[in-house]
Amino acid sequence: MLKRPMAAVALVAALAVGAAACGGTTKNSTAKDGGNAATSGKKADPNAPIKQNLKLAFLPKQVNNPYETIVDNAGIAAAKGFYAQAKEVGPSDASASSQISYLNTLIQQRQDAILIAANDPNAVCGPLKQAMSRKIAVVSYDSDAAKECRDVFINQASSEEIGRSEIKVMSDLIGGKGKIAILSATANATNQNTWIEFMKDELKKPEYSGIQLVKVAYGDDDDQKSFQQTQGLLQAYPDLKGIIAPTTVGIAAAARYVSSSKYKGKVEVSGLGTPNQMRKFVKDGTVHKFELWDPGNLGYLAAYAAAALVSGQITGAQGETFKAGKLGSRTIGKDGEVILGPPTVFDKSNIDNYHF
Ligand code: RAM
Repeated sequence: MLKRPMAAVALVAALAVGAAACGGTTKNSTAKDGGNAATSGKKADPNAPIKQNLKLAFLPKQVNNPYETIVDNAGIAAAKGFYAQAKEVGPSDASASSQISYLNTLIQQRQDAILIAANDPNAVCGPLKQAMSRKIAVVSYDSDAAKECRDVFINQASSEEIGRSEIKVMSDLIGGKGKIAILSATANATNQNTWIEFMKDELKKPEYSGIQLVKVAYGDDDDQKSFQQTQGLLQAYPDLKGIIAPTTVGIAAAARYVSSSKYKGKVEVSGLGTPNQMRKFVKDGTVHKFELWDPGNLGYLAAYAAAALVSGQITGAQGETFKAGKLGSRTIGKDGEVILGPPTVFDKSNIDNYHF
């Protein structure tokens, strides 16, 4: 992908319009849905060999988040398997402005691919477009960038399934009745905001009429802030029945607060967490159920997608397929999205089977 003259860009754009008029792109199509200027004019070849010595850079939301560390380390290990050099760079706070300076450096370094968990879908768009115009493949993972600013998005699971299931799980835990709050990550996080929209939509169903969402709080994926936000929620709403934290940092902090407070046994904490961080709260009875996918597989899949883009196996168009090592053949869906798989629900019966 990515190396072509302007005339080819125009041709690809024309083909993309034509394909859209014909009802969408198909396998081996010549341009992605969005008509992205950085994608190749060449036909995608799912059997093209992965190029060697590629330079891949993971730019997580923040580097000191245990979840992002698992994702990126697995991606870096996967890249070694196809003889690429991969690294992780990124800010210690989950902010888009902090990510921009890293993006500028990665562009100057002429990485072959940038993999980003975007702290804001739009704020990182300028430098990502610049990267694509300089023939750098852009893969978003975990938290998407606006779709015109990346080639593909590697999503951990269906966003709709994650959002709706969070409500179902909480409703079961509180018997379908009572006040709940959401403790999110940062206010602009694409992934959390998408899930929260689906949660709100799910709550409109008649079976949840007894549940009232009283507040969405933001802990910024900062442990201390998330802990304090939990305390604040329980002070403001002493009759709160449940907290959904769709963030591994938030759920661990909320569970820690509740586990040693008078609310233990009265307030359910659920959401998305890593089994290793949540194990003690499941064992001490604070947490009964939560969800996640395998973060290592997310990084692994993102690394293969980046290599597939740079090697010409895919351009980012819907219907294209690529081989993702142990995860098998993967197909690009609508809007350039590739889904890892369904989330797992953890409780005391299975948590000891998971070690991440
Ligand atoms: C946190 C981050 C990340 C999210 C997980 C579930 O670690 O916010 O983006 O996917 O939680």
